[in-house]
Amino acid sequence: MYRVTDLRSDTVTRPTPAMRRAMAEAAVGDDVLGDDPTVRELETVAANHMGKEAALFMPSGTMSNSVAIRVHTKPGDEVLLDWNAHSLRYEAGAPAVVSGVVLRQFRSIKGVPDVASIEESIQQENLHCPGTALIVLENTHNVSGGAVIPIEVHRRVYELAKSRGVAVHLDGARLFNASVASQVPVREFAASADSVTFCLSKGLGCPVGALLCGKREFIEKARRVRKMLGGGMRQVGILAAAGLYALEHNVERLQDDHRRARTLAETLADLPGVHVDLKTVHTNMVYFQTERPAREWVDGLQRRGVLCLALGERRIRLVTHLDVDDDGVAHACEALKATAAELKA
Ligand code: TLP
Repeated sequence: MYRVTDLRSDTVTRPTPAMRRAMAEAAVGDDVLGDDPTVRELETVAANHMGKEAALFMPSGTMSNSVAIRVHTKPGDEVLLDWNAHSLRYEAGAPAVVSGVVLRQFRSIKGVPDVASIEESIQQENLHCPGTALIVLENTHNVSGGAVIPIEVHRRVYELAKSRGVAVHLDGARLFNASVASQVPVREFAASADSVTFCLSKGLGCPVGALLCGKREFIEKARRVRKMLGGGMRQVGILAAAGLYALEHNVERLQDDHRRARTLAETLADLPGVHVDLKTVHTNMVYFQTERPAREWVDGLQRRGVLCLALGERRIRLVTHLDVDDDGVAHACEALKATAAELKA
């Protein structure tokens, strides 16, 4: 039998039969008119998880980040983020288009912000300079290998931001991974941010969705921006039901994804022709450098039924998730070994 192990992203999961049942049975209404009970329940549960006053169901993490940036800023303001932030690299320029903001990068090491660099970068608006209105942090940090940003760093950045009148948005697309890996509750991370995005459609295994959480007034403004962008959804309780199911059943199991990513990383560490930094493998991602072009690795693995993404000329990412079990990881390890042997020859 031809087996496929898909490690391109944790976004590839398909809803399980139990999740599909919850979706099929969901009570629904018109959410733009405010009367979808399942969406309301999800928003309440999400806000409680994050220790925030309110939450808003979003079609995607990208829209959630875009809306947050728009509500926190006015055109011409400056937003500080790290040079590999998702909002900077992978959101199709949305902060510039949707919010008209200037993006400025602070220094970071392996995804961990250098607080001194943020401090140096914050500036007051004057005749010459755009004023810094917002700092965006990301946890886990995708391009840094799914690394967990320590809670102390969030606290220091938030303290600094508050002392300078700057807002903080946390792109916590994978905040539950950060929480499970570090044993720090999500609400602790969220406490050091004015707003938080977290995704349902990644490690939590839902087909669609993200939540934006924050103060009630902030969320009401966000609701209007979401509408403006065409993100008002109608009988969307069907999708919210998947989210409720995931928050109940799919959080603790993230540790299995982390253990499996570790197995992949340790296998890679013993192979010729690749370099992996085991110290950055904290959660469900493994990034590795290849001596041969990444394309050759992607092709070699694909021929063996393992899918992955090249995220650089010589850089590959593997991501574990709900649809990859121990057998899938064993399959991937064999494919990695065989591809390494082939490319070495
Ligand atoms: N990331 C995707 C790709 O866009 C790279 C992935 O496969 O990892 N924040 C972070 C940190 C993300 O990694 C992503 C998705 C998003 C936001 C955007 O979420 P969606 O895809 O729901 O718009």
